[in-house]
Amino acid sequence: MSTILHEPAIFTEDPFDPAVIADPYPFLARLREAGSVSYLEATGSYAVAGYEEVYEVLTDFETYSSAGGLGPRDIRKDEAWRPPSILESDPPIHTVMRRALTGVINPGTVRALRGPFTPPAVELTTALAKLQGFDAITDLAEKYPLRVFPDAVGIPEEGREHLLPYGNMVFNAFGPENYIFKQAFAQGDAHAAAVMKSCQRESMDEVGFGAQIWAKVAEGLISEQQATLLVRALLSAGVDTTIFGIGNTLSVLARYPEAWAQLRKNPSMAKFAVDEALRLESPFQKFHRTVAVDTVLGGVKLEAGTKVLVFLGAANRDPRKWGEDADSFSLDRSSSGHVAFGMGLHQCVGQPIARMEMEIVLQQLLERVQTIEPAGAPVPIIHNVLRGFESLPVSITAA
Ligand code: OVM
Repeated sequence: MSTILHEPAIFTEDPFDPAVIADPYPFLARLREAGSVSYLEATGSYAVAGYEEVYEVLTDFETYSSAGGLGPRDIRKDEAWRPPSILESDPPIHTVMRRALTGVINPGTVRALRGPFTPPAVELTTALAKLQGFDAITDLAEKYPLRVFPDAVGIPEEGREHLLPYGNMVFNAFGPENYIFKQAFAQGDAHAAAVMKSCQRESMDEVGFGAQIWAKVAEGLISEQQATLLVRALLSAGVDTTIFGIGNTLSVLARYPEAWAQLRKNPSMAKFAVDEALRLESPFQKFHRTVAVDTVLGGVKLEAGTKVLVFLGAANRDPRKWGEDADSFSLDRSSSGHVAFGMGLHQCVGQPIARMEMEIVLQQLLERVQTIEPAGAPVPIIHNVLRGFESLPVSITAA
């Protein structure tokens, strides 16, 4: 097959500039409209922002490797700040780690958590519904996952205060070593050491996901080092992301009063609302892959060894996939196929947990809150790759 090759559009704007981070969507639309693949001078990497190209990169793991890490530098060439995680691996290493993890976390095992995950959501939403308003981030989104998830993994109370700062390091390291990265890493050694301690076999309770992962060592499936790293993956990936997921869902719903009313009549639609909110305000906006072999993507030549910045949050608003109203929230849309949890081999293992947390919080809030609306401008978090808010004031009326 002969392909007509062309040069990528060249961008000088830095996607990791705080002004772009605070309001990313105009830049992401320009990136999508510039063509299949662009080149970003600021990071020295290619960029894909259209649904088709993002899907292609995520599903072709042989051409677009994860082993170089998700940041702008290749962790195999420069020294990595920590031993590589499952998400920084390719088959065959990835295959074994993934099998161990899906044996422990799957729709069947997660269903059993609905019981223990519900009372904290009842308690938090009951207290908030008595008020005229609250901060949807600090009063709810940041509180709930910390109340349920570390218990589900089965780690000690001691050291849990390091989980959020550690997640902040892990995810900011998927971007360049700018001031955002440096702030996240300022107390880095203490956070990393505390989290590593929580991952050890002797730190686990007897029933949680952590103990079940360690049981895979006894079965001979993975090494002790791999068990430590898989528990670490749960602790890195499972807190910030769900906080942002809950916060972003509420930020969207506060702007769509008709959707709230519709959901109150029909609370079983909560899971569709969560998916549509994840499409529109994807918590994990972007990360890099490494080109493993010279290739052509969308008519643009990509050289082995270069990085491609994959804009999940842009693919999730691509009008060619979602229609001309891609930038708005609609309960009538089928948002399935969105890439907020990734796609392909590395697609989020924790998604049944994340989905259940988001659905439970939303359903409990729907039961107790008749109307919810913005009570001030939300304050976006300046974060290299995660999209979310540090504050989201809302006013409510009780049901
Ligand atoms: C980690 C890790 C593992 C899986 C996913 C993730 C989405 C991070 O080990 O840090 O972020």
